[in-house]
Amino acid sequence: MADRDNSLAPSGSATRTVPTTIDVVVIGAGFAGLYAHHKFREIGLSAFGFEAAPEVGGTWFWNRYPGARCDVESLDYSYSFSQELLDEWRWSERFATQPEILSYANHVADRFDLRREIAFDTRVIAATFDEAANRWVVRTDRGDEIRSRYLVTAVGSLSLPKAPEIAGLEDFQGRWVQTGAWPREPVDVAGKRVAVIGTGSSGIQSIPILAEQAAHLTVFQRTPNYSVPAHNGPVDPDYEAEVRADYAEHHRQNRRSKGGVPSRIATGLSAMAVSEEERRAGFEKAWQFGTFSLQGVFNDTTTNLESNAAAAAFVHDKIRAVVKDPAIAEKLIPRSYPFGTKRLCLDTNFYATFNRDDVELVDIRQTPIERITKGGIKTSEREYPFDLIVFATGFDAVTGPLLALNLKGVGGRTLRDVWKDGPQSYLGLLISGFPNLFTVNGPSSPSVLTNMLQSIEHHIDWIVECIGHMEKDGLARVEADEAAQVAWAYEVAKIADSTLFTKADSWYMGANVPGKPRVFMAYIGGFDRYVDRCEAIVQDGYTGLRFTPSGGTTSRQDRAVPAGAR
Ligand code: NA7
Repeated sequence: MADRDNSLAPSGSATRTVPTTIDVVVIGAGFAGLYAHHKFREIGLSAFGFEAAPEVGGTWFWNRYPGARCDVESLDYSYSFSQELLDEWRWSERFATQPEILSYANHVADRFDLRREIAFDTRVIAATFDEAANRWVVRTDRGDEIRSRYLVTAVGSLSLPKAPEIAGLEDFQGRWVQTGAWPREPVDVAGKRVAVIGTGSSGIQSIPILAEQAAHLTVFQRTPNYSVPAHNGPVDPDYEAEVRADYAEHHRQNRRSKGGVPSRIATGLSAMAVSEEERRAGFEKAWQFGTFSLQGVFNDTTTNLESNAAAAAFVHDKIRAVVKDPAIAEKLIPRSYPFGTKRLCLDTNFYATFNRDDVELVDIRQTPIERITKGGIKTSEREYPFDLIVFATGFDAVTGPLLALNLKGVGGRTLRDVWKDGPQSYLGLLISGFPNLFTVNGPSSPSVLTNMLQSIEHHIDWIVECIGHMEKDGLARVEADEAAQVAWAYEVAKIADSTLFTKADSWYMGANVPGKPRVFMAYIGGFDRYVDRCEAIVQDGYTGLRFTPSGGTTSRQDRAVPAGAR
């Protein structure tokens, strides 16, 4: 991993006692890991966790770049499992900042006493399944070795930053940082000549703030992104009161929605089924409302090219209206992929930032970066001097953090080998050939297309229920049936192919990482449908899963029908 902040002092060392055996190892102490510890305690299983960072928070620990905030509204980006927690926590803004979300994670850890079974500053470097004993043998970078009956990965989907891919970085005499591994101590930006490489969500959130602080900011853009104004502000007290009046129902509706948050302004109509005025009015309403509603105000924006083109044209006009210099506006307008098929961004003043005299936009498709030099960045056109380079170049998403664990399953096969042509997983929760391994928000689950707090709670609940079932029935081993996994992969790919998402070179497709297999890595059939499917699988006696009883050596398949075939 490149440039993780090495100034972090190990915090867990003084009291750190790692057991040698345990029921469950949980990797990661972000929102998924924390909730997993809470749930395993609830069902009376012993769990121990490892976390590479010195404290809880996961994504919200590492992504502390200026302007980092959640794109899901705070009232939705909250755990729902504890009414007391819901009642006592108050968010200050409609879209919470990284520091506030990190405080929330710490509050949860304190309130439920979740830190005592987690070793911080400790990275899992390998985990091997011992077939004879049905145990995972987990090793860390601090020399720990622990054996567990179950292994739960709660490692996040966007947690492995891509290493800077530009030649010459070792020559650079200024400072460089990554948005996804932003240092804990303040980074001095004031009065500096700053470069930002990358205009995904992290670039789009940080550029307006960096522009305010820096002496001069140069943005190196490879592909323009679609961004809509967040319209952030204090939490609306009337809306908050409405949500708090029946939180349980609010969360039930979240779970019944396509993305873990229902749209509050969806028309339910095709953009092509209404008049041009109505279409424009719908888009305008969504633009003024914020959130991802521009994608959902009409129901076919991401499936119908004509509707999509209408949404794209709407945003193009907005960019032209905000950005004063027409040449810069044209550079900022995305044209090479359908609207919303690269992750839509929410911003505060992103496009307007390019009206500043001290901000410059370099289109590196026109003038490619040749290398980083001692003093800055050299493109095919000229050399730019910098004091600070910010890499907002994204992540090896979804599969990267799992592959980094060096998992070895049945027959000594590595996950890297099994996934060399793309990830295979049953529901994004289990992987054939890797018994007793559960992946939270794994590939082919709705994960990154949802409100992550919703999918995290759902996944952990499902995993804990499955493990509870094994404990109750004396089952020692579970794994995904290969045929069920193939059927699920087929279904996931089929749904993705029915949308426009597969047309973009996005990180959803693995296209941002050189050499990564091109596979749409999430289930896009809707969170509601996914939840129903997971429930039906349980009701039907865990179709698609193979269990082995304790003491038994023969596997039995619970049901013949692969779940994906229904
Ligand atoms: P993203 O969305 O992957 O954005 C990364 C940006 O960096 C994007 O504009 C890339 O251009 C650009 N990039 C990546 N590699 C390079 C190289 N080698 N040279 C130049 N430019 C490059 O990452 P973010 O961190 O912004 O956001 C990730 C997710 O976190 C976001 O979607 C939310 O879900 C939260 P490209 O488009 O690949 O041409």
